[in-house]
Amino acid sequence: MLNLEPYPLNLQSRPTSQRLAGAVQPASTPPGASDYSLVNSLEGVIEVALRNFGPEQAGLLRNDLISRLRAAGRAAAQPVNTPYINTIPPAAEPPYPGNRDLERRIKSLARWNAMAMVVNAQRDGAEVGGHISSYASMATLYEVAYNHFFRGGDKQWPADLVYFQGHTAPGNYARAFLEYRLEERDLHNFRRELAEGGGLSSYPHPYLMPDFWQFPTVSMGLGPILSIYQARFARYLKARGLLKTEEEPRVWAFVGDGESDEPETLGALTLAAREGLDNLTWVVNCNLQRLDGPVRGNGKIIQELEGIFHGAGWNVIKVIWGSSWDELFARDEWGLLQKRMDEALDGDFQKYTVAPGSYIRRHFFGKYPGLLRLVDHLSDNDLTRLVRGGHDPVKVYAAYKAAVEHKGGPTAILAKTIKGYGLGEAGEGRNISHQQKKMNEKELREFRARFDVPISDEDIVDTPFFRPARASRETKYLLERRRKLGGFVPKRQVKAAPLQTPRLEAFQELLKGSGAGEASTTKSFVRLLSVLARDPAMGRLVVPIIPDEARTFGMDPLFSQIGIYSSKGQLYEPVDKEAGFSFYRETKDGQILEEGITEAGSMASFVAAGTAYANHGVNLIPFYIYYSMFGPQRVGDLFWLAGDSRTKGFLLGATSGRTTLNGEGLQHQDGHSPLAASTIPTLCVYDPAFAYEVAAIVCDGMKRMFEDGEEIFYYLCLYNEGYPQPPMPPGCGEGIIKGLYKFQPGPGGKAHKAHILGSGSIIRSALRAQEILAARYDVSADVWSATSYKNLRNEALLAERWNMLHPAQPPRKPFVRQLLEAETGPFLAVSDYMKIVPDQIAKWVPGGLTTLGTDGFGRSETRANLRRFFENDAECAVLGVLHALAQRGAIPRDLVAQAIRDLNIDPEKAFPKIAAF
Ligand SMILES: Cc1ncc(C[n+]2csc(CCOP(=O)(O)OP(=O)(O)O)c2C)c(N)n1
Ligand SMILES: [Mg+2]
Repeated sequence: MLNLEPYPLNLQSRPTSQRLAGAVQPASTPPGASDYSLVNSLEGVIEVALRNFGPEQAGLLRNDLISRLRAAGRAAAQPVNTPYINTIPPAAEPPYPGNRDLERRIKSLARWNAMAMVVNAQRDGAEVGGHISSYASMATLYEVAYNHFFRGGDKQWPADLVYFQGHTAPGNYARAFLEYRLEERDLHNFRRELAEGGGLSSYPHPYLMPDFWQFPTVSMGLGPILSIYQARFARYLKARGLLKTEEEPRVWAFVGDGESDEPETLGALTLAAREGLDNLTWVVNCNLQRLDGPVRGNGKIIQELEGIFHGAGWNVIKVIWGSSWDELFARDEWGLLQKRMDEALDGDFQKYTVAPGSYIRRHFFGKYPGLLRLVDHLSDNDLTRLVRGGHDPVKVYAAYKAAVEHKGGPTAILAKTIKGYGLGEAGEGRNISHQQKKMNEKELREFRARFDVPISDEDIVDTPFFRPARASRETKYLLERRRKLGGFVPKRQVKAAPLQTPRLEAFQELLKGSGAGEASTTKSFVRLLSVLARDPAMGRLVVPIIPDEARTFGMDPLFSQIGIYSSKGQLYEPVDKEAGFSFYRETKDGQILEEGITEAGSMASFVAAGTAYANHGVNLIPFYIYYSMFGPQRVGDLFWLAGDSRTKGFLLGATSGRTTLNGEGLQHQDGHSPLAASTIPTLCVYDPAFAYEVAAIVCDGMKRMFEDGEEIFYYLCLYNEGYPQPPMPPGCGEGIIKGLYKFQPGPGGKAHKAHILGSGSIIRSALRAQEILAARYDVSADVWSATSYKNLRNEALLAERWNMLHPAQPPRKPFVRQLLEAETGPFLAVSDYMKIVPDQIAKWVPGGLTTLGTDGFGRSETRANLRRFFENDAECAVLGVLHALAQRGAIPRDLVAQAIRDLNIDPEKAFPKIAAF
């Protein structure tokens, strides 16, 4: 869905002859006569095409010209840029619907209060930071939307989903204050969340302000990509009949121009165009600066972005110049103003912000005599007041209206603004602007005067907050506007009704074991998903998300069972139509989100689905299954964000385990994802060994999240090694969930006792070691399944902390200690992950813990060789137990030496963790 005609408005706005003349002719003399007639004939053709056939046909004409140039062997660039001018000409601007005067006053107060919050936050030695300049440049872009566009959720329509630029949060708080949603105390406690009565979080964090913020955006790039997948997710819900309202919500994303350098920002643009997401509007605040300096000092960020958005198929609306320029453009007979606009660099424009009018006259207008004459009637002071488009409500309103009315695809509004607008010498357009947090008295007075804030000379040094009375015209106006638009924004509300989730018995197939047959935990999970998808009540709420890896995990039968979502259905005949179960079935109401090779995009879908209980009023159960190596390691910040967003659902790191995934080598073999996942506070991390454990964990998770309403999510390691799956032993349910239970006691009648903790498929090393120890070394080893070291550790930490804080009360005993304290003999843990994963509980294991794990880079090898290399195979587990027994003096050291020989272990073998110490 490429946009075929980026030019027409410019063609209409100025004759070709003049534009070309501007390009070749520095002064106001007309170009040479022969060129002139040629140019005129070209112009005539274009005019005729436009008049008779419309812009689309005119676009075809242009394409034809390009084809002919190419055929003639001439290089012809595909135009993706339009001149540096507003996309919407003044004549096409709609009348402004609001009270400009009142809106300006409201906006000025929002500006003041936002600034005051940050300035106050630095007082009294607190120095807790904050940003003034980002919101200062964004204020008009927000206020026009607050007064005329953002829809709240109090009416019959769905609330807009708005991704606010993270650093502008003070502006959102200031707005909420004017709306009487927040009080002065809240503003005083900006960035003081531990203050009495709570405070306001630095940035949008739903975890910290769950009734206010919906979307965390402050990690640059994540808001933009989330917004695209959110808009697509609304379409998915609609197609599947899961939207609560007839209408779909509009998604807005406010993006920084510097933020556009993040790969996540621009990486999914084509999806939005391909899916025709006209429910999505981006507003890129092009203040030309980021933190350190200009975004493109030597270029033009707006032009660069326009090219990218156009190329990706977006509708682009440039809002460059405010109304005060309209008159100059109207008189720009020879296109010189346009030419100068096109050639001046962002670095120049930034300089014009801080320079006096005389500099602007000399440097910008003075380049061409004809251009200089254009501003003869304006004083130097007037020149500094030629406002940029993003600060002009009329231009912004026109752009928003055009964006929300645009059909067929997403719109990007590229709005030119000034960073730190209104701060004057305190930071307007300065390179230090982003970091400016303090204002001296003089600067405060200037700010007050510029925005006409009614604060007295005596009070100004205290930077007080100011809010008009409830009965004032301003308050009444803004509340009335919000009422008409359906209530406050942002607002997070959990409306979804709890689900009745299935009990464990529903998954008999996994509980009864596989008999002599073999199954991996991945295969077992896929069975579970397939059973769940058939559940009459829950089935349709399941959202499987896959980044082009379904076949790897044996999930292709789900293609035909529940279909792959495609907004277009399936317009072609799939090559594997005859393949029965597993043909690639795309359908308009398909359930699977097959995202292609994008872990970031898949996580964005996971978050959209896992927060639907709050953002769309419907409890959905996402299962995102992927190559575990490309999980928290690849897109860890999105995992973190999922926690912040209070996402619910299941993450399934398949092909887990450094030695279980054989052959694939260093980049694929994951020996650390549970560790990375453990860093996320609301993520429950499990490493199940058997099918019934997978079923028990998923069942319990569904109950906790969707029946009991806990805002947590799950990470499960899934392996691809097939082995006979045992039936669920009685009485192990609680242990599975808490993190540890005795799976198989060792045989009686042996001289020595020991314990081996195993998890995931590597529990098989423990079970085989149990046999060897009993048969050859007179040791009875109990094998335990450690399903969650994170759970065990957290529970123990909680108990310890309680004991520290309650010295006079009987101490609590951590679960893991309760479980193990009566046991005799040493403990060994064997894992397919780094040793630090089991070591998490070492402190509470009686007599300490010997650990075998997989520290180091993976290798391409067979499972057996990998396990010997990383020293977590059965023989190494035997050695570990014997070593521990010898250390306690239970057996002679010679026996250990003998075992090393018997078990064929090379004591001089390389240490797999070749690390720099
Ligand atoms: C991933 C990430 N990297 C770095 C930062 C630190 N940071 C915060 S704001 C900022 C500059 C933002 O510039 P821009 O996107 O142009 O927004 P503006 O404030 O100019 O509106 C930087 C580097 C961050 N928040 N997130
Ligand atoms: Mg910027």
